[in-house]
Amino acid sequence: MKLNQDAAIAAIATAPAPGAVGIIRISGRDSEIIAERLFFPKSGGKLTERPARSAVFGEIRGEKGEVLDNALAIFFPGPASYTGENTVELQCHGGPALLQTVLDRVLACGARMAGPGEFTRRAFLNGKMDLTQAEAVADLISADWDGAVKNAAAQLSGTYGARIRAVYESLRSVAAAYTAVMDYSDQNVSYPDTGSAAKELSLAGDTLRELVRGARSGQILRDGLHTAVVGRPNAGKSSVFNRLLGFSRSIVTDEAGTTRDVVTEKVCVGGVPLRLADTAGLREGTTAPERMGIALARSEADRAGLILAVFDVSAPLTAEDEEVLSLAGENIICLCNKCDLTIDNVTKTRLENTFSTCIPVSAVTGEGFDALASAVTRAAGFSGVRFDGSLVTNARQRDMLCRAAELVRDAITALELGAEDALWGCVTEACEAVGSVLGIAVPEDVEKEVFSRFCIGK
Ligand SMILES: Nc1nc2c(ncn2[C@@H]2O[C@H](COP(=O)(O)OP(=O)(O)O)[C@@H](O)[C@H]2O)c(=O)[nH]1
Ligand SMILES: [Mg+2]
Repeated sequence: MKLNQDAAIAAIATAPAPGAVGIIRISGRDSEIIAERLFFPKSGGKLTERPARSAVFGEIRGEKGEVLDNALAIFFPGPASYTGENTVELQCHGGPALLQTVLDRVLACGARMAGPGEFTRRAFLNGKMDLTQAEAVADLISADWDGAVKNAAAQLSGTYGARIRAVYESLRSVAAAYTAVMDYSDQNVSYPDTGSAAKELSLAGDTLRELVRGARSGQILRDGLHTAVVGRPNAGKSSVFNRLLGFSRSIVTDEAGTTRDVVTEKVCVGGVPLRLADTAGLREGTTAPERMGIALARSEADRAGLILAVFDVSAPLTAEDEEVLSLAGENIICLCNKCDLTIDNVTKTRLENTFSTCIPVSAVTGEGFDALASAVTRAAGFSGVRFDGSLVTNARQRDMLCRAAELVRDAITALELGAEDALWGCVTEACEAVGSVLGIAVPEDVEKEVFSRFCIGK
C-alpha cells in the first residue's frame, strides 16, 4: 500500500505549562529524517536503525551541536501511527521555553508548523478515523465533566460512528436501488422490493430519531446547562447557590440587595453539569448598581436553559415574588426554601398550584437537596442516560441527523405514494446528510454502488 504522506508538520503536543514531560510531535514525509538531524541516540547510531515504536534515549542538539535536552524519541512508521503517516515523537523535559527551542530546531531542520487540528485532520484523511471520531478527539480534550469524558471516549472508540455508518449503508443501498431503476429503466433492471426498502427506511428513521432525541442532553453534557437562580431579595438564592456548590461563593446576609453581579460557577448536580448563576433579587431596585444587577438577573433568566426559582415558604408571598411567579413554565423548578422554619400554608399552596415541580428545601439544613438533584436530572433529560457514546454532543452532527430524519420520513411517505422520483431525491439527500456526519462525500459513491450491485446493459 502506498503511504499517503504530506510534507512534515510539527507542534508541541502537550499543554503550554511547566511539567515533567513535554512532547513534540512531527508527522509527514521525511519526519524521521528531520528527527535524525537533531536527535542523537546515546548508544550511537541512528533513530531509524532501532526497532520501530521503541523509546530511544538520546540528545537533542542545536545547530552548532550544543545539547538542548536529553530526551526519548519514538519513531512510528506509517501507516501504524496516529496520523497514518511516518511520525516521530520527542519526549523532552516539560519546560515551555525549552519546548519552544526544540520546536524551533525541528522547524529549522525541515518541518513546518502544524495548524490547529492538523494531525487529526491527516488521521481522518488517511482513513484512520471517521469524522465522528475526529470530533470526539476534540471533545475528549475539552471535556471537563466525568460523563463528557466517558461519552467522548466511547465515541472515539468508534461505536457511535459505526451506528451512524449502518444507517448510512442502508440508506445508500435504497438510494442505489432506485438510482438503477431511474437511470437504466430501459435496460431490464430488476425493480426494487418496496417491502424491504420500507423496512430499511423505517429502521434508519428510528435510529436517527433516537440519536436526535438525545442531542439536547448531549449538548448539555458538552457545554453544561445554563441555570439561573432567581427570586426576590432574601428568598435565599445565594444560600441555595452556595449549598449546591458546597462552599461559600456568594455573600449571604439578611440585608436585601446584596448580590448584584451575576456570580457564575460550574457544578455537577444530579449528574448534570450546570453553569450555575446566582443573581440579584428581583424587585424595584433602590440604587443604580442594584438596578443594573436586576437587569442582569432578568437577562440571565431569559437565556437560561433551567431556572431555579427560590421562594421563602415561611413567609407570605410579596409583590416582589409576583415577577418570579410569572416565570412559571417549562424548565423551571420551584424551590420552597426555608422549609426548616414554620411553613406559611397559603404561600405553599399558591406555589404548588403555579409550578409543576415544587420542592421543599432548606439551604440551611440541606433538606430537600437530594430531591432537587433528581429534579435537575429529569429536567436535563438525563434520567436513565448512559454515557456510552450514544449521545450526540455536536451541533453540526445534530443538525445533519435531524435533517436526515426528516428526509427519511418524507421518503417513507413518497414510497407509500409510489412517487419514485421524490423517494430517490429524499433518500439521496438523507444519505448525503448522514454521510457528512461521517465525513463521506456521497454522490459518486452511490454511483459506484449501483454498478457493483446490478448487472447493467449486458
Ligand atoms: N432558616 C433559614 N434561613 C435561610 C435559608 N436560606 C437562607 N436563609 C437566610 O435568609 C437570608 C437571606 O439569604 P440569602 O441567601 O442572602 O438570600 P438572597 O438575597 O436570596 O441571596 C439570610 O439571613 C440567610 O441566612 C433557609 O433555608 N432557612
Ligand atoms: Mg443573594
